[in-house]
Amino acid sequence: MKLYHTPGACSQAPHIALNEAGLSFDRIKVDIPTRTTETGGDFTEINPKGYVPALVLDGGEVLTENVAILSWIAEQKPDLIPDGTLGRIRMIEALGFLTEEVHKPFLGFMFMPSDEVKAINRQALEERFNYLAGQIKGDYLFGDRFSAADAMLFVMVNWCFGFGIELPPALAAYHARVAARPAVQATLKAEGFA
Ligand SMILES: N[C@@H](CCC(=O)N[C@@H](CS)C(=O)NCC(=O)O)C(=O)O
Repeated sequence: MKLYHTPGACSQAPHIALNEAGLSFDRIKVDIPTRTTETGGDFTEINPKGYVPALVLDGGEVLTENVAILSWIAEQKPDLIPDGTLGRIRMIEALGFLTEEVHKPFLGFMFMPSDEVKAINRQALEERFNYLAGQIKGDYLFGDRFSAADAMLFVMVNWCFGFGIELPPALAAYHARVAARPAVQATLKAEGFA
């Protein structure tokens, strides 16, 4: 299995989840601006959409989109799926929210030159992180067990530190708890952040 990723990008979420699941995989870095892999390959031959993450399964199938990749990883290691009859669906619901309603405004905040657009996205992000802080049910999003949705939430919270988005105290404490997990430490180290 091969994970195409960029250090610090949203591909850090499946990177964490793969490590949490204990799956064996190779990491291949992608330079986003040039869409080139670290071995000089054309990344659009792997993912024609041109963005990370992409996960190439052992059989050669390519998975893209964090929602799909994180759901697939969780299915390989069901400990990463929240409990309850709706556990899997709640995880997908959280992943949809994180990828659409948090990740997207972040891109608008980080890359849009207009101050007005930045301010709109900052406000959306602060409201959504407040909502998420109220959703934490124990140590993690769904209780005392880490789920694949926590991998994505951790990366989004991590970006808040880097880009000056104010965090509610519950999410700052959450960040410290997740960062202390061995699989998360291993991921940060592999990406050059620890
Ligand atoms: N919908 C995709 C979005 C992925 C995405 O936006 N990845 C960023 C890095 S955080 C990227 O590679 N952007 C480069 C581009 O859009 O060309 C997902 O959720 O996986």
